[in-house]
Amino acid sequence: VREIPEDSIGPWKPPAYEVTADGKITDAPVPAGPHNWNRWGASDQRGTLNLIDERKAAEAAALVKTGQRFSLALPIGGSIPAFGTRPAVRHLFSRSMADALVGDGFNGMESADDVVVMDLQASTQIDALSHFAAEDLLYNGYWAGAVTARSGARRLGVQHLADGFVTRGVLLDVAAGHDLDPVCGVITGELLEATATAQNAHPRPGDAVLIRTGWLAAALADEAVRLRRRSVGLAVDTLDWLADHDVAFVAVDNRAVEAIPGPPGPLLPLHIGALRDLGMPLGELFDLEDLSRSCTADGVHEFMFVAMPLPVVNAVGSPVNPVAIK
Ligand code: UVW
Repeated sequence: VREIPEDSIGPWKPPAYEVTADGKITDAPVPAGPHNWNRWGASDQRGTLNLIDERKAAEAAALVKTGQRFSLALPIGGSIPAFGTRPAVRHLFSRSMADALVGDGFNGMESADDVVVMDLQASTQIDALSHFAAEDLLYNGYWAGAVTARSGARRLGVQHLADGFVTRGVLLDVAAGHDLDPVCGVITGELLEATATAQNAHPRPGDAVLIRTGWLAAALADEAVRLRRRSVGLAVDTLDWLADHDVAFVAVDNRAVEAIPGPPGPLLPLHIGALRDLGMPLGELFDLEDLSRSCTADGVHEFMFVAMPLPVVNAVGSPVNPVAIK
């Protein structure tokens, strides 16, 4: 973790680039590593979700054989805090049955209404493409200045992903075959490939790949794991593996998808490589425990995967209740 002195203001140099009316940095260099910039057009807002077309969604529906369903969401308001300093979820009632029972209801109705105050990324969630930038650039060459506190993500907002996640899902249950340390473990591309082979569950273009590291189970069982910033996760080289398989979406049962800390350099490099370069949304804090038990029992690691983010206009992420259907 980089230390920034509390009283530091500079150094700062005005940027040497220009921004178009559409919010693109003029002549932005394309990323050096695997990327999908301009693959689906210069104005694309959906990144790898473009790989999920109607045919792909229909193929996913054909995987449903028994109708067993697994919600992959943590209970909102549960005990696992998200990455960083995001506050706990606050669940308040604006009207309750008790109001009616003591004569303070509305027109005699016995009914209730409630309000949730939460960070959109406080629980099981999807990171939209506007969540991370590097060198002032977002996915497809958009300028990071398109995302402001007043207006939100004026490009690449989560609403563009609202119907996108209906596809074949594959569980790579790395934790089932390997004793990964929940604090220091690192999952490489080679280990993902070996797991896919062992489980006979190779990802295909447009798939959602769900990766079980064991972190969530360990964190639920042991507060010491929960309180550590370090965590098991994906190595940066998994970006090549994800790109080679043309995966549409990757979700992990940890807080940040990637191993923390990562290599020296910019913080959360896999976030940059996935969100900014590949245009691939990320899923965090996915609860894969029940699904893992089912896949171990029946040997089937593929299923229909459905997850609809809330179409919060110009948001950079969304809570989600993903469902695997077998
Ligand atoms: C940050 O927002 C820093 O990370 P994450 O996407 O893992 O929540």
